[in-house]
Amino acid sequence: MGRVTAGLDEHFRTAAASLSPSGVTAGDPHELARLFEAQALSRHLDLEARRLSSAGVGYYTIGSAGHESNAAVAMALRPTDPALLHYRSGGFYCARAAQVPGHDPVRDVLLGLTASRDEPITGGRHKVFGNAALNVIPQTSTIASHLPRAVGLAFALHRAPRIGVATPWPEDAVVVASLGDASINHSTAVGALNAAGHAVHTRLPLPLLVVVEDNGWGISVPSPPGWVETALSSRPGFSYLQADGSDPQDALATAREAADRVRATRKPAILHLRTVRFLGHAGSDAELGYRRERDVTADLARDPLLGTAQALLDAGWSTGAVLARYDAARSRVRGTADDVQPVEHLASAAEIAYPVDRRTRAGHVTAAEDRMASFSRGLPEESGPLTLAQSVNAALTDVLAACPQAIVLGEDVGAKGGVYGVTLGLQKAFGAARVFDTPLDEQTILGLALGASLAGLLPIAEIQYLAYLHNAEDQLRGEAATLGFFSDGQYANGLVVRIAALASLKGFGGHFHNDNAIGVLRDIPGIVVACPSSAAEAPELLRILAGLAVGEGRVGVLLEPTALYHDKGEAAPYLAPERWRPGHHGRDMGRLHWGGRDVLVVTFGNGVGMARRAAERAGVAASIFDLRWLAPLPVLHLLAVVAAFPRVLVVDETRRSGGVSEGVVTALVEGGYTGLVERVTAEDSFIPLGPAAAHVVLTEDDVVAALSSLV
Ligand SMILES: Cc1ncc(C[n+]2csc(CCOP(=O)(O)OP(=O)(O)O)c2C)c(N)n1
Ligand SMILES: [Mg+2]
Repeated sequence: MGRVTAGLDEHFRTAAASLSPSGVTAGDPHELARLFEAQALSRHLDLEARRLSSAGVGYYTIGSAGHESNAAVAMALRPTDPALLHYRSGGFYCARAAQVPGHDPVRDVLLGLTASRDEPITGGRHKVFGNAALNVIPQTSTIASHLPRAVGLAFALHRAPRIGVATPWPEDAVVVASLGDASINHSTAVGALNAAGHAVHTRLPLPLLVVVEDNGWGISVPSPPGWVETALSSRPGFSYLQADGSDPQDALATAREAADRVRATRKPAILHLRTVRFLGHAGSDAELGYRRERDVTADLARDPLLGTAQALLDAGWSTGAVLARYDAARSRVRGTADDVQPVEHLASAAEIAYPVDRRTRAGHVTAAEDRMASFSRGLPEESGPLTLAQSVNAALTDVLAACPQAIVLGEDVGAKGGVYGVTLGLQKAFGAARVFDTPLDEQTILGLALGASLAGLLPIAEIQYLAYLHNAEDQLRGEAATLGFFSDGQYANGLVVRIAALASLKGFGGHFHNDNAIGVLRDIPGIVVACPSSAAEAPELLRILAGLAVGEGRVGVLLEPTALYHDKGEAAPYLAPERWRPGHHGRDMGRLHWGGRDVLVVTFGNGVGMARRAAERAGVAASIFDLRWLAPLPVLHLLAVVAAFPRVLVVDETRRSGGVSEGVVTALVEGGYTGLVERVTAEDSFIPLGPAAAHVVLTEDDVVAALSSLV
């Protein structure tokens, strides 16, 4: 054992041995004993983590030492309260596990530290605090990124029953989310706290307990004295309570007050828990490089375990009994560590990627029994051809009618019906509880969707323009897409994100309304990205995405080409859901439009119409393969089709670098296609305002020129 870890261990034993009853009012000895048990187990797990790491069989050393007072928070809550925890939550985890018979938190954590495939939440993919049976939802290490979801979950705990959907949690559950003091400065945390305050301001119930574990440091950067209190004590909508983690009576009483208040009032609270950080930020952190040794040593006096030891003495325990309990915790941890080793690690890429790659039978979103009731102006299949905007609107109506758990949320999607009218009339038809405007914050939109999905809803979120996804995309990348991975498929957050996307081709609106960069979506493992080329395609893609969300818990993205929204030339009759055969032209299938053998144009979105017109102008016998799915690409179908053609032109309106065509050409090469392949794409540029846009977006003229030279 290293000098520092031995120092912490020794310090506790020596200091505890010299304690004597202080004469203050005694607390409940049983409660204190439970607290001490959780704290001591957590402490010894941290010490063991360093030992395992030194022995080359442990892979994680960020610990909870100094933060063990968070066990008091678990004790103030119920094991049925969903918890999204900070990475220093060893005390919380041990205390919660003790509330549910049959759980061994020591074994769980040790299996995590050693990356064992038997670890109960990630199956050896990471060391996190999580356990489905304990309602601890695993979190990533991206600072504060779990807070928008926590707000969404607290929101959905009330919204779901209001629209007749049962959640996995009791009606009076409290969502607890914890984070560190430095993390409160992250815009994700600030945004989430703001969204919660906004909800309270509009009188929405929001049972959320935010625990800020304030050890004064963010790795090597101190939080300025007083800043945490200043930043948190007057957040709109929140109660603010503060407790000293080294004083168990204070921590227990204040945590209970905070939890009870949130449970009773259904309003959020912040518990500012003062802690210390022992053993540095992580095993690799040489703390003495940025802190004075005497300050580090002075922190030892604030050891929460010592505080609880003192309280136990005051409640009648002997020092011998306290030390015996402490040493018993060490023996249990050491014994279990020996017991679990050697562990088995994940042994293949397929096994690792299974939760993001697995394919079950997707749930089908079928037709509601009484569709008429939802279409005030008559059934859409009985009107003439619909534009893309109208067909998505009709398909959304059908999904909302068929799935009582479906909700539509976003900026301007309510009374206005979306900036392009895609959600027109939905709020009127289904009510403001199911179709509603959010605050202007994409991170909040996605966070609400993530939390709502966990609670059993089917969120269909709208992002107003692709350019505005980028400021919030971590909610998709780091949160939505990873939940299955970090829970070995035990948790899922099936949802659909609709995004107005791609270039208008007329230069209207400049860069921010003409974003054609989708590389950030295509490389996220497990998410499914679809793009309709016409009104005829959109309803099916939306239904499949909704089915994947419900059946497989998939995250689906529908990129809706804004240029086609109101294009009557691409209008089509609406295919009613009862006449739709899911699977016939389903997922993994593109669509071939036959036009001759000279060349196969592989394209999607606006490219399909562009290629059709360009082939006519160039007088080329071109067939068009509409990819429809941009991630994963429908590679097998493409390879089967392309074999009959001597030439391929990839028409890609996304950028030359990182765009869809890179994936298509790679698939053709790897699939053994030996014909001629060329591609036309947009330029690697942002898009300017006005006619100059034509120089960087893909135009029909570009496609005519490419076809002419290729054939
Ligand atoms: C978005 C993001 N940026 C940076 C990091 C790297 N990082 C990990 S922990 C940490 C400090 C966090 O400090 P605090 O919130 O006070 O928590 P503590 O470790 O002190 O408990 C940083 C910068 C990260 N995990 N996520
Ligand atoms: Mg800190």
